[in-house]
Order: sequence, then structure tokens, then C-alpha cells
Amino acid sequence: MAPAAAMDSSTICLFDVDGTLTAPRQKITPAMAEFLQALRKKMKVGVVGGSDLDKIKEQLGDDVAEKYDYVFAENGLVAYKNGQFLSKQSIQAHLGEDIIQDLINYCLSYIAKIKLPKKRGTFIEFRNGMLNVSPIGRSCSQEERIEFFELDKKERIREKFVDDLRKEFAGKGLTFSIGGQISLDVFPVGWDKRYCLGILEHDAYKIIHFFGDKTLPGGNDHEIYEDSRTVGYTVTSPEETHRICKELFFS
Ligand code: M1P
Repeated sequence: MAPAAAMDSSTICLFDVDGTLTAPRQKITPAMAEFLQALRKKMKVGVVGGSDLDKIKEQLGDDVAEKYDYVFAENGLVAYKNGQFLSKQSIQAHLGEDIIQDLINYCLSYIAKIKLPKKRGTFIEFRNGMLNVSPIGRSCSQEERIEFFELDKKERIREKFVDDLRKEFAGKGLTFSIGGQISLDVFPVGWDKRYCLGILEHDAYKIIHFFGDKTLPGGNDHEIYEDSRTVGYTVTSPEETHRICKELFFS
């Protein structure tokens, strides 16, 4: 039997979660989970999601921090390495209460003026490093989520919302980004997924591969995909992620 290739600890493969490792907001398949563990024998593996840690745990397992070398929730604003908590940011400490309240009030009044087929609850989720804003509300069912997503593709509800927010809050140091199906994320400039690259700098990786599905401008993978510190790959599904990784790292 040929000896197994040595582990390359100067290379890391970073994966977005929704649309890249899993279907949006769904659990990882056993085949993909197993594949990532095989990849970990060749190089370091990290995940970087826009969602908070609880949602990433729902999708990748409660033991996600132990299963991957790095877990970056909320773009890396909440970070774990080798199963250990590393760091956490606070949007309120960074922005201050005035702007946070202006933002919340503006979003709620914008949402109040939109008529949708369905509206549910939790229109704003306050996270450590971002506000997640959803016109339908995060407590919608999976069916209602898909219904909104389809409508949004036709009517560009979130795109118009983001355009409006960009004008209203111009010069306030905020980024507005569409990452998933029912919501948009708001965070300070620079707190996009590139944030996790700053953390990785301490570990001096020579090569950082990044896989994401929302790599076009306005998508929440765009900045890290374009960054000169990464080798970026655009995928359209977890199956494509699997196929490309296999070709690149196992042949
Ligand atoms: O990871 C992508 C996005 O996933 C969720 O989006 P949605 O619920 O709209 O599908 C959110 O957690 C969002 O913050 C995140 O960017």
C-alpha cells in the first residue's frame, strides 16, 4: 500500500456553510461530513459562516468546534480554534447605541411598509457582530422561507431594501450584505468574512483556499473570495464543492 501523503499544515481550506457545505439552512449530509474529515488528514479545515454559532451547530453538529480546526461564526466575529473559544466581537461596543437604534428603528419602519404574502416574527436578530434583518421574519416555517425566497428573486425585495439602507446610512461605516434566503446582514465595514483572515494571520498559513457560493459583488462571500490572501473558488452547491475538492486535493 502507498504511504499516505503527509499532512500539509501550512495550507488551510476554508468553507462557507449555506449553499457551499449544506443546502441553505439545512444539515450537512453524512457523505460531506465524512469527506471533510478525510480532508483534515491532508490540511487544516475551517468553516466561516454568516450565521451565528447556534445555527452553524444546527447544520454541522453540536460538536462543530471539535470537528473542524477553526469555526468562524458571524464571519469570524465569534471564533473557535481546535475546539477552544478564541475571540468574540461586540457590535454595540463598536458602533455605539445611537447608530444601533437608528438602524433598528429605520429597518422596522421600512419593513412595516412592505406588504408580503406572509409576515412572521423576529424581524431583527441582534448578534454579537451583526444585525440580521428579515422582512418576513426569522420565525417563518421552511415552506414560508422558500415562498419568500422565490418572491424575492422576482421582486428583489432585499436588494431594494439594501439599496435604500446604503443611501440612508451612507458614511456611517456600515456594510449591508445579502447572504441567505430571507434576510440581510448589517455590520461595520471590514467585519465581512475577511475578518477571519486577520485571525488566521497569527498562524501564518502559506495557502488559504476559500470555497463559497455568494462570491459576486453584494454576496457575503465576495470580499474574502476576492482577497489577495485567499485562493477563491465559486460553487453552486455542496455537490460541486465536494467534486472540486476531490479533483484538487485527492487526485
Ligand atoms: O450563511 C448565510 C446566511 O444564513 C442565514 O440567512 P437566511 O436565514 O436569510 O437564509 C443568516 O444566518 C445570515 O446571517 C447568513 O449570512
